[in-house]
Amino acid sequence: MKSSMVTNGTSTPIQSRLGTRIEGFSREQLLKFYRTMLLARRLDDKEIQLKNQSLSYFQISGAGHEAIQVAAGLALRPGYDWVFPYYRDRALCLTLGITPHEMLLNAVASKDDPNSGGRQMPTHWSSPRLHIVSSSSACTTQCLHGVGAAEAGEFYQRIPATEQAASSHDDEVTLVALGDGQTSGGEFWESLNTACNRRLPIVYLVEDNGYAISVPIEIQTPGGDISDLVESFPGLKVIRVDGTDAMASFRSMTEAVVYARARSGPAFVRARVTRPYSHSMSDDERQYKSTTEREAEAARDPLPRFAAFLTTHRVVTENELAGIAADVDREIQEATDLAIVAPKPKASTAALHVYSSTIDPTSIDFETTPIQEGQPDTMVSAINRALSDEMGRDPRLVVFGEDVADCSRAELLSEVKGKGGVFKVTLGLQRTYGRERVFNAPVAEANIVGRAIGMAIRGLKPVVEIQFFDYIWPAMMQIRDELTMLRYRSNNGFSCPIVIRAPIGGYLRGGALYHSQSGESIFAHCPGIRIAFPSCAIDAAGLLRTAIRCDDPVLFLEHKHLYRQTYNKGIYPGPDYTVPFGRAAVRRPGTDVTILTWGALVQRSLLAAEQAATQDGIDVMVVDLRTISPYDWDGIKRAVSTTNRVVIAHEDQLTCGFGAELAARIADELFEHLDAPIKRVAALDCPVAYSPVLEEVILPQTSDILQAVRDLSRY
Ligand SMILES: Cc1ncc(C[n+]2csc(CCOP(=O)(O)OP(=O)(O)O)c2C)c(N)n1
Ligand SMILES: [Mg+2]
Repeated sequence: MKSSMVTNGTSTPIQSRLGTRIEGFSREQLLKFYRTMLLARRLDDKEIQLKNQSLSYFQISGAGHEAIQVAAGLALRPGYDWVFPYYRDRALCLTLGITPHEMLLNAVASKDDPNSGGRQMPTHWSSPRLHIVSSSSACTTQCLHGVGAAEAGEFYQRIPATEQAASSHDDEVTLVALGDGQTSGGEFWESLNTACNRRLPIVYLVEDNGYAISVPIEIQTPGGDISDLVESFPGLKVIRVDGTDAMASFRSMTEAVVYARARSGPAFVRARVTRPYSHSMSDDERQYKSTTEREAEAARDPLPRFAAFLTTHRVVTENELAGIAADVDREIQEATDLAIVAPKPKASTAALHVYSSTIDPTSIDFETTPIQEGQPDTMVSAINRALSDEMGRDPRLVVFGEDVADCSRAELLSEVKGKGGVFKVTLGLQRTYGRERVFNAPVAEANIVGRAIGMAIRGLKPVVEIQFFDYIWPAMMQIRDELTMLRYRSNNGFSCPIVIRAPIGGYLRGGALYHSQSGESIFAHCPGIRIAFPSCAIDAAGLLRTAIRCDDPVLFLEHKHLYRQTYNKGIYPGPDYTVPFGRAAVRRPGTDVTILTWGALVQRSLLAAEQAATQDGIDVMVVDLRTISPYDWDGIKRAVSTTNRVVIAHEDQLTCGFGAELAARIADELFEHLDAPIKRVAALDCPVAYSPVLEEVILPQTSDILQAVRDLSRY
């Protein structure tokens, strides 16, 4: 056997108290290693029992993965390094410091579960103190969070002017753990791209048990070994290990962690493990694995293997092993006894922590008065200035996305004007604030949002751009399953209040299907994210500042057609101007019909209102919602109870557009105020075609709104 020292991921050896060592481990350390593996296995057994007794509601085990996980945990420094685990990482999390009691509180869905307060399935670990970041159940999403977190650590080292910088270290590492099946996910590759490109101190641990539920490795991975496929990534140290061999696992994890700590780049460990308990309690592997295969796996089980190793090397006797097992069982039983009587969450807390409870973007704190100095300017200029002012105010603010930098090759900045975004919204920000804070991203939207989440978890304030709303969809899983849910699922343990700016909408002439889309209602269906949709320059500046200063994720929708109009220009309202969310603006008072609208239809509604007044004598109120989530229900109530007739006009398609939600609620709660049915004006249920002739008929026009107003007033 090769000898090496226990290093705890540093080059400092751990001193043996006994003097005799195996692979640098003292006897005590070896027994602790074994005990943690056994503790993990027996906790799985206990949870299976609890599930069978209906005291718990789900079980997925880490059985077969224990050796590599304890090794990984020992190579890391809890609360110093950052860990993005997945659902099998019980032994890893035990090694890092989550206790059996805390795990069982999670299993029985107690309110005292420190991982999630009874919100997340068992084995979804979370501990801000230990830097174990709450994971979702979605495969592969954690990879990009790990990248963002590692980038945040690097950022703080280079720009230490923030309070959060104190929690970063020049030799910290980030561990990302995942299964073999998860390496098929695109986000895994997107994360490797950035990890290698930026030489980030990340350790990937692929726990390869040969199956993704029932699908064997050869169906997921060409050649069957993911480590062969990633070998050509520049700077990536690739290590292969039998993850059921405790000592070999420790050597490999240590090597990987030391490499990343030394800032040599990212490391990648592919550990072959077993999965003796089927995928989960909802799966029976006998349906797709042969008896021979199962027997061969059983022979590699890391627990009996390590026990045999320890007895063969006379570290421990069979009797002593039995003593350890009895001690483990006693500890688990005590923890179980406490967990099953632990209090359950109160029903009244069901919706707690969907949003921040410390900063309320609808509050009067965000009511300010605009400064009235200077010339009116465009919406694009207002957004650019607001971004720049906020970057000057908050050193944690970073801007990235596709083409947002002035020039990635910063040495050319003296020669070139700079790009600053395809709509020039971010022009000059890199020049002013430097490439550390304003930089380009690969053409990969999940990469942008996933990394931003990882950065925000560590206290940065990313304001990212999705180049066109039409291309937000690759980031949808990051938005729906991660961004909007992190705070809730971790019971307020972690949050990621990023701002996603997305140019949206049509009326461009030539925008066609993939540069004209709307779709705010899809995101309004995702609790946990705020949605702002300004229609004019002053609101754009004020709402963007509120988005940045609030503590929730915000989708900030910038209508491309409104960027450079003259009718929505405004004087820049100053560096502290904020507009509270959930406050509609009455753009035109009126008594006969209300038009509820937002975005590009505000101006069209105003034109329709003018025509209705001059041609028909109808007095139309135009209400600009300004934010979709939350929306101003009180403002809507006031308007509807004044006019008793309401048109909802939006650019998005009719079916399941946000107007459907408003119409349903008005019908439900304001029925007594209505003198006519609620009318919606919206796009056809059809993509936006390229031909102007087609676009005009597809998107709602002023004449459509006018017609709706006339119809309603005659009703
Ligand atoms: C994006 C996504 N698709 C599907 C699932 C359902 N699912 C849960 S685990 C799993 C297999 C994962 O296999 P692997 O990465 O090998 O991890 P293992 O469970 O074997 O440790 C699947 C398909 C999911 N959670 N997320
Ligand atoms: Mg697997």
